This record gives sequence, structure tokens and C-alpha cells, in this order.
Amino acid sequence: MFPENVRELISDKYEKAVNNGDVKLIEATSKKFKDSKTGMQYFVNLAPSLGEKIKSTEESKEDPFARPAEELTVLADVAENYQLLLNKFPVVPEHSLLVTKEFQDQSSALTPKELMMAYNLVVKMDDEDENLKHLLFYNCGPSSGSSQDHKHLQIMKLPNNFIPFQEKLCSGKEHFLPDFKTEPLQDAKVSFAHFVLPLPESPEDVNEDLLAMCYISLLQRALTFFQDWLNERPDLVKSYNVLLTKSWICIVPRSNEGFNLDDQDDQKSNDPKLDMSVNATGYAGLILTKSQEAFDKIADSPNVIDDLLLNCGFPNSSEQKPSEYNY
Ligand code: B4P
Repeated sequence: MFPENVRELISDKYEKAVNNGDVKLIEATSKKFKDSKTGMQYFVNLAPSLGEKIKSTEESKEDPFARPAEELTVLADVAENYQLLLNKFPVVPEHSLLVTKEFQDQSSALTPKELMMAYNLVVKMDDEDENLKHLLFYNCGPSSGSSQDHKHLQIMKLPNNFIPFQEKLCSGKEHFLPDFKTEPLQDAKVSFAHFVLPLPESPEDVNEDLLAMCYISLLQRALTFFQDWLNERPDLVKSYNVLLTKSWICIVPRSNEGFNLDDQDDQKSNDPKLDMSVNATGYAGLILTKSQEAFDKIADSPNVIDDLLLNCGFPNSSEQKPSEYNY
């Protein structure tokens, strides 16, 4: 599906594209924080120049993946119907996209074939000897933080020595599939709902069927929220984030793309709030902001991120019994 040297192919293509100005690496300063309340690690990127990117791309409603530039194309043909492209506006070098050749909707579920491709790509990109780990993610639906409607999965390198909370949650746990007695893992310390399953240690034990069963069982829990909140939020449109590494898979149901202070009733509250949007990466603790003000709020009190993630998701449901899921 992917050549053995896919990491090298991405690296070479990326270097050329940056030198020729075809990829624009967005400059960012980054800092790690730890939330003392939840134990969650955050890696925050402050990228003030993102504001300019947003202004320059706002007018263009064209599908950027319909006719991708040769300069950004790493593999023009993956499993017949997909292509591997460089992200034109990365914050993390070599950030790449797995895109359908023909237009498909970003609100559509991942297929078993796509899950297998995604997993294979992560396995080929990771390198234990070099401590190189990747996060593959899919922003699905209008509130998931996606900006492009053409179906695309994204992969980027995790910061060195950065441990997403899902990794800790799965540490020492064997792979299992949820059933009527066993729920997916959910960290009770964070405020937002999320569903995680550890994957088998050996890639040889991972196949399309296993990934599809993991995905469906997690998605079932995520979609329950949309049914339960129908009365309170009739405007809700099904949206969720999928996060995948070599060792775990996670789904996060989403209620809002971002948090807008102007829309809130509780403006009287003195608690600082973050006025920004998040995509799947946020739910691994990777936060991207273009505003110094937001960065300072986080530095002052990292727990504001947990509050943001709750406002863009749903309340943690780890206390709920399995039978209460009825989707
Ligand atoms: P989407 O799923 O639609 O949206 P997104 O990742 O949230 O990126 P967005 O475009 O909204 O960018 P943002 O300002 O939030 O993904 C679309 C992808 O296609 C993006 O990666 C986009 O850059 C890329 N793209 C757009 N036009 C393209 C073209 N013509 N050719 C090739 N690729 C194209 O964030 C800016 C960047 O930072 C994005 O790359 C984003 O993915 C990345 N990012 C977001 N959160 C991050 C984090 N926490 N850490 C590091 N990087 C992060």
C-alpha cells in the first residue's frame, strides 16, 4: 500500500517544496504545559502569522485537493483511490495528507480500507529507535475543526517526549473490544467525553476487520451524545474527531468547532476563557493559537484548555454504565 521508504519520500518532497516556496512553513513558538488538575500535557504552538494565512485563503472557495500541484504530491496513487500530499500550510514540518482522488465528503465515516491505510502509514512513519511517533487524525463533520470538505486524513509527527493522555491511559493495557460489560477507556480526570481502545502491540495482529470493529464501537458511543442532546441542542450536527497512533485509537464527539466568548451567556464569570477553535490535535493536547493573549491565558492557568475542550465537546461520561448507551 505504501512503499517502505515513504518517510524518506515525504522528507525529500518536503525539503524541495519548502526551498521552492511551494510549502509555507508557518512559524511558531512552542511551549509545553502541564494541567495540574487533569494531569494532561499540552504542547502549545503560538503562530501569529496564521491570521494572514486565514485572510489570504478566505476568498478562495476552490477545493485545494481537486487538482493537487505536482510539487505537493508525494504519491499520486495510493490503493487506487487515494493520494498522499504535503500540507501546503504546516506548522509541523512534513505534515502530510491522505486525500481521496475523487471528491468525497469530509462528513462521511472512515471505511475499513481507510482505517487500514491510516494504520499502515503510521506504522511506516514511526521509528522506535529514533523515538519518532506520529499522530494520524480525521476531523469529521462541521463542528470537528475541519476547514476543507474534500475527504482527507492528516498525519504529523508528535513533539519529542510528548505523551498524549491517551497513551498513558492505554499504558500496560492489552487490546480489547468493548462489549455489553466492558466500555472503552475514558480518563475520568479530563472534563470532556472521549473513547479510547489500546491496539495490539504487534502490527501483524492488526487488520481491517479489527480496526473496523474498534472504530464502530467507539463511534457508537460518540453518536449516542447527539441523540441524547437532541432536545437541548436541536441544531447539533454529528461531528467527531478520530485520533490514531500505532498503539491506540480514540474518538471524541464534538459539539462546537470553537468557543466564542461573544456567544456565551456566562460573560459575567471571572474565569478566563479561550476564544478559539480546535481540531483533533487539541484532544491529544496539541494546541494551536494565533493570539498572544490566548497563549498568556494558558501560561497563567493551563486548565483553561480543559475548559475549552469541554465546551467544544461533551461532558465526560466515564461514570455512566454501559447499558446507558443506547444508540
Ligand atoms: P482541515 O481538517 O480541513 O482543517 P485543519 O487541520 O484545522 O486546518 P486549517 O486549514 O483549518 O488550518 P488552521 O489555520 O487551523 O485540514 C485541511 C488541511 O489542508 C490543513 O492541514 C490545511 O493546512 C491543508 N491545506 C489547505 N489548503 C491546501 C492546499 N492548497 N494544498 C495542500 N494542503 C492544503 O491550522 C494551520 C495549520 O496548522 C494546518 O495545517 C493545521 O492542520 C495545522 N495544525 C492545527 N492544529 C495544530 C497543532 N495543534 N499543532 C500543529 N499543527 C496544527
